[in-house]
Amino acid sequence: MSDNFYILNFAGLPSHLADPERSKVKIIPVPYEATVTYRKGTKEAPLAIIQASQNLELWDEELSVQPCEVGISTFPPLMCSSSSPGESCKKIYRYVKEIINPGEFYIFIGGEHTITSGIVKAFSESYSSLSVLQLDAHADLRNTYEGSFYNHACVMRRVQEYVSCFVQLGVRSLSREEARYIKENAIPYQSAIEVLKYDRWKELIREKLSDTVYLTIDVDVMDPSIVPSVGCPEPGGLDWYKILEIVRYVAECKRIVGVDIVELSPLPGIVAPDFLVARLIYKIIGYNFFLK
Ligand SMILES: [Mn+2]
Repeated sequence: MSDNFYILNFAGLPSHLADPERSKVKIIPVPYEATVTYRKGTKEAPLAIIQASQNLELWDEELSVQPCEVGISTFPPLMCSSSSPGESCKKIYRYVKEIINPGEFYIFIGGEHTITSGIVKAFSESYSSLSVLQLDAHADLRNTYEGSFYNHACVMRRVQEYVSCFVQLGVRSLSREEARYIKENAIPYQSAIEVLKYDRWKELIREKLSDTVYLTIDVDVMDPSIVPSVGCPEPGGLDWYKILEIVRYVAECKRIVGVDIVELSPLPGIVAPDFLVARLIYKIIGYNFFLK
């Protein structure tokens, strides 16, 4: 698996556009999988997405630009031992802390959602007043799950310890305790059906997030009809254009400093979701650099 990573760069760019010294965008594959509870396979996602990205048309039809011209370099994958999620989060934290260079734009391709807490901890030490926008079918607000504080089902409880604020959009599956936690702590939240019907999510993004935003996208926020290849395919998700509308809006009114896209579990023979995620990454790059 890792051999291919060294051969392929995201979008199959020529070397002058993928040069790590000159690229404004850094893509970091994190094929980490240890605490997944239902369907496995998310460790295969970074390579599947990078392979799918070889087929991207580089012209952005909506923006009328060629986003890859800012330079997109693809790092070797960050490998973590799968035995202890706590240790792996520490390793991810130390790695990100070392590479982070404010002013550059980082996109992490997971792997399971667990990785977000290590990444956000490092970002929160480089950017004062960081906030997090979470797009996800699940609240991920359990304090512990299956004996671990670092289970993917707990990731936002850990993230909350590092940031000034976070907003959750697209949630439609959570426990009674998580629902109570959201209410008691007045966590800014809009469920999937609300996001689809009303525009209050715009107000949450504008008014609840700080100016500097980290974006975490669990791909199960999208409807399983377009992304069936996830660990927990929860019905009633967002469609492609709603996701784009949200990401574009954040890019217009805030400064996005880092992104992760997690929890894809590629299905053999079904490449559309892998390609969708590759396109989403490319759209995010376009919105981030060419809207202002
Ligand atoms: Mn999820």
